[in-house]
Amino acid sequence: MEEKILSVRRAARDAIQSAASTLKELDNVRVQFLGKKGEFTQLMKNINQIAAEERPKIGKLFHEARTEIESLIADKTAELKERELADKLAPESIDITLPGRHVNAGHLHPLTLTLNRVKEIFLQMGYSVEDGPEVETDYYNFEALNLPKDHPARDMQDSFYITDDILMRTQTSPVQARTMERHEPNSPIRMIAPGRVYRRDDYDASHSPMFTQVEGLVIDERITFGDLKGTLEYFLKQMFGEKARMRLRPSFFPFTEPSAEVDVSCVMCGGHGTDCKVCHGSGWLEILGAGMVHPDVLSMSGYDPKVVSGFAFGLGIERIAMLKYGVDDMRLFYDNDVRFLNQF
Ligand code: 2NL
Repeated sequence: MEEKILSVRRAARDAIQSAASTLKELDNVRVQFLGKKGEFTQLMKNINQIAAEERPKIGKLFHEARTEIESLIADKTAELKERELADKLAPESIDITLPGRHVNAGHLHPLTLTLNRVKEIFLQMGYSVEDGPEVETDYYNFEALNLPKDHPARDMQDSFYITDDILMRTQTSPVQARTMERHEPNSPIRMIAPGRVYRRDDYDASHSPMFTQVEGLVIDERITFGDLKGTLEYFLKQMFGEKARMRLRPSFFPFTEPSAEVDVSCVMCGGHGTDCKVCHGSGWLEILGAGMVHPDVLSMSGYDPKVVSGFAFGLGIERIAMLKYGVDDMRLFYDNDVRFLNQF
């Protein structure tokens, strides 16, 4: 009997050691030795044939053998489970030290960057950003802005007409006229109107039949030319830096009176002028047009010029972007050459 127990014990050890290389095989081994009809169970069936005085010794031997095999199976189960998990994870492993694949992310167009900055500056001052149609009626594009029917700016040669009465807007002022009409008469307005405008111009380094304009309009009681100066000076310093200086020259626009051309000290030479290619030696760059809103423009859109006054201005985003980034040909903004665009 002793021999039998030891031989089953040895057979079980060998089976666990060699035969069982998967959990399934190991479980077969467990059934074979420890199961209901397993070899250990069979051994004990014969215990009553053993002499009574031998039984404690045999029982002890049997218990030791069975306990060892149970613990070997438990150890092997843990080992196989670990190996199966490792095998499953191996093909899924990634090398986190590999360099990443380059992603060609796009970016904003220089004109969009410039326009965003202009918007940001005026939004900080409490202005709203208004939008309107690019195809306009003669009334909003000209009439409401004090450009009567016989005005030279309304020449067919200068604008893109769709019909006698409908044209591509030549400025964004019609947006302001529409905004004023929408407001309660004499209620305050602080707005900018950015957008594309169209004129029958040449296409060269400094002209384009389509460009991006931003116009601004402020209306309230007691708005003065001083408010206009302070606002534009603040804007120019925000846009071109604290060192930028501003200069006004008298000018004429049909929709403002008085009117002014606004210059900024040259972004290239800082106003020095000498040998400067950007300002051609003058030290100044023309950057925008502005003025006090003409009383007739106010009254045509429902405001009373005896109660309120206002200032307005207009600037070209292309020109500001050219100065800000040192671009000497406006056409580069429209060619969409990635060698140019990637530089921003
Ligand atoms: C320029 C000059 C300007 C305005 C635009 C304006 C609009 C209303 C009333 C009065 Cl609703 N004025 N706009 C005023 C002065 C100048 O633009 O050089 N633009 C590129």
